[in-house]
Parts: sequence; structure tokens; C-alpha cells
Amino acid sequence: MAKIAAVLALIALLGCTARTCQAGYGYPTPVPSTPSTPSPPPPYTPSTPSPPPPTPATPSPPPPYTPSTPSPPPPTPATPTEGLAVGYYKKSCPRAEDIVREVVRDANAGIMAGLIRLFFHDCFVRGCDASVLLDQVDPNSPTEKFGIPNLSLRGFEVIDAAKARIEKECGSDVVSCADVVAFAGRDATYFLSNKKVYFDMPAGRYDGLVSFINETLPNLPPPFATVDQLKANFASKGLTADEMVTLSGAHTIGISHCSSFTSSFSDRLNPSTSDMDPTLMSSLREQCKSDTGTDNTVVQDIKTPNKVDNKYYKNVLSHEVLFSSDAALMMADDTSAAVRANAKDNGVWEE
Ligand code: HEM
Ligand SMILES: *[C@@H]1O[C@H](CO)[C@@H](O)[C@H](O)[C@H]1NC(C)=O
Ligand SMILES: CC(=O)N[C@H]1CO[C@H](CO)[C@@H](O)[C@@H]1O
Repeated sequence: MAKIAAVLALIALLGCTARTCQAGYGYPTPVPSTPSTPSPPPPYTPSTPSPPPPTPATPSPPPPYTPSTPSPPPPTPATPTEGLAVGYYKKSCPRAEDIVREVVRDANAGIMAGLIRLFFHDCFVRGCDASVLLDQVDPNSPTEKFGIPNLSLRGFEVIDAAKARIEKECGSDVVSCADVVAFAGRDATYFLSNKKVYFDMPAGRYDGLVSFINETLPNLPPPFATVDQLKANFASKGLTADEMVTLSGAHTIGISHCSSFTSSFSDRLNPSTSDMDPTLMSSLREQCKSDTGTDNTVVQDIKTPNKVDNKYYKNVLSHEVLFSSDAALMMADDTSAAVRANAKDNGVWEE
């Protein structure tokens, strides 16, 4: 199996062993057997035109990220996940996975990239529990959606559409949103890799009921993270440095806002502090120019922007990556060795 497939499957599981896929904690959407819960539907509101406006709509000041503290994220026990199973919905909703795949297939490449990132963010904050989808209900308590690392998450409408079709076919309490997010991330990887990367996705997750903006920053590494911070962050989820490098390869697709690599923390377009390839740097400076102050977007992988392949690692080696956190993979022996191994064309990473 491709390394990337194996490790994506791993985050899908690890997230769930953390603390969310336990009955009593989350809202047990895939009700295992009990008809017992006439509990209120999760506060997940599909496709609401407008969630209450986020807290002060500040154009994101420098994030109050405190380096070096890999503190709050819950430790993730590396035990096999209880209750999750491949083919979990075979009886209760046999077409669930097919429906998700069909909806994802019809999305464009950018949205597919967004779905992969959505899956990552969901699993890294409170485990894979769909808490990334929760809209703000309490005006004083913004959800993960409004956290700085969530800025620019996309693909929510695909999740909504898949969930709606599934509910029509199987009822509303059968398939969890968390599983839909996981299936969608897996399927987006499948399509963007030209069907090379595929894996069985165990399912049976519960949807969480809570989502806090204050839990995004401590759990999701920032684009200016050092290699030690990246290692610590992934280690807190039970993932090794090698697995961290494998997952970083997801930056072979999708886009970034210019603000993500030109912050006051790390201005990647400043030649005196950045090791970025000068040609890419001047091209980005052009692309990020804006008369109106808009935060433009640029592609992450300048070689094959819409393909899940190992070009990302070649870009790291040639200093053609956007974030300090990408470049930082070359700053430690183990991670740089992993980058080199993944950059080789004979396929450990992708096939
Ligand atoms: C290693 C630490 C990571 C950091 C610091 C990081 C940071 C970022 C940032 C800042 C963006 C751009 C957001 C924007 O400005 O619009 C981004 C985009 C993206 N990230 Fe990561 N990321 C990391 C790991 C991952 C992982 C593990 C995955 C998935 C497995 C992932 C998948 C993506 C994708 C697909 C995009 C493009 C999204 C789109 O086009 O909508 N990233 N990441
Ligand atoms: C986040 O905020 C919620 C409610 O405001 C609080 O209960 C929780 O402990 C906070 N979590 C962290 C990690 O600060
Ligand atoms: C999709 C989504 O809800 N994104 C939100 C991310 O966070 C910003 C605020 O930081 C919101 O404005 C976005 O709506």
C-alpha cells in the first residue's frame, strides 16, 4: 500500500482513539444498537446560509500561537480503535460509501483538496468527530470553524450534499458526519491521485457535540512551525516524524492564501530570512500583489498543482515550497532523509 494511504488511514484511526469515539462523549449518530436516544439532533446545521458572524471579524492578527508548547492536545493512545470497522454501514446503509464517492467525484480539484484538509483538521482537533463542521450556536462561544487554522477551509458543501443524500436513503441517525468527512477525505485522495491511492476506511465514528475555537491553535501546527514543533505536534497525536513527513506530502495539492506565508512570524518572501527559490519568490510576490488588499491565493505545488503525487518532496528539495513548516522538514536528519526517500520516483509514497 502507498505510504500516504497507510498514514492517512492512521490519522483516521488515531484521531478516534483519542477521546471522541467513545459512547457518552459524542453524539452517537451511528447508533450501535440502541433505539434509546431520542436526543436532540446534533447542532450541525447543513448549509446554513449564514452562521452567526464570528467573533470580531478581524482580518486575523498574528495568531497567538505559542511556540514550543505542545501542551493541550490530548495524548492519543496507540491502541487499535474499538468499534470502528471496515464496511461498518454494509447492513444499515449499504450505499453510504458509494454516495460519498459519487458526490466527491463530481467536485472540482480545489474542493477535493479542501476535503483532504478538512479531514486532517477534523481528526487533529478532538479526534475525527466532525466537530470541524459545527456551526456556532452560542454567540459567546465560537466553534473550530472560526479558528485561525481553519481560515479558508472548504468543501463543507460536499459534506452537506453527501449527508443529505445519505439521510434520504437511510434516515438521519445512521451515518455519522464524522464518517462522511473521513470517507470524503479518502475519496478525494483517490481521485486526485488518479485512482492510485486508495484504502479501506474503517467507520463507526460518533459525532461530537462540542467544538471550541480555542482548541484549534494548540492542535494544528502553524505554517511557521519549526521541525521540532512539528514533531512535537504530531507526536502528541501518536504519530512519528516519518509519518509527519508522509502526511505533509498533502501539500502537493490545493492552494494557500498569501497571508499564510507572509506573516510577521515568517515572511517567506523576504530573501534575507527565507531560503525560498528566488524565481518562485518573485513569482509569488507578483501573484500576491493586491491593490485592494485582498488576500490572494496561490497554488501549493507549482509543478502538478492538482495531483496527489510526490512532487511536494521534490519541491522541498528544490526550495520551492510555500511555508517555513515545509522547508523545516530539511532541518533535521530524520525528516530530511524521509523527504529524500519520498522524493524518489519508484513510488514508496504514492503507490
Ligand atoms: C505539517 C503541518 C501542516 C501545516 C503547518 C499546514 C498548514 C497549511 C496552511 C497554512 C495551508 C494554507 C491555508 C490557506 O492559507 O488557505 C494549508 C493548506 C492545505 N493543507 Fe496543510 N498543513 C499541515 C499539514 C497538513 C496535512 C497533514 C494535510 C493532510 C493530510 C494537509 C492538507 C492541506 C491541503 C490539502 C491544503 C490545501 C487546501 C485547499 O486548497 O483548500 N496539511 N496547510
Ligand atoms: C476552550 O473553551 C471552552 C469553553 O469556553 C473551555 O471549556 C475549554 O476548557 C477551553 N479549552 C482550552 C484548551 O482552553
Ligand atoms: C468555513 C468557515 O466557517 N470558515 C471560517 C474560518 O474562520 C474564519 C474566522 O477566523 C471565519 O470567518 C470563516 O467563516
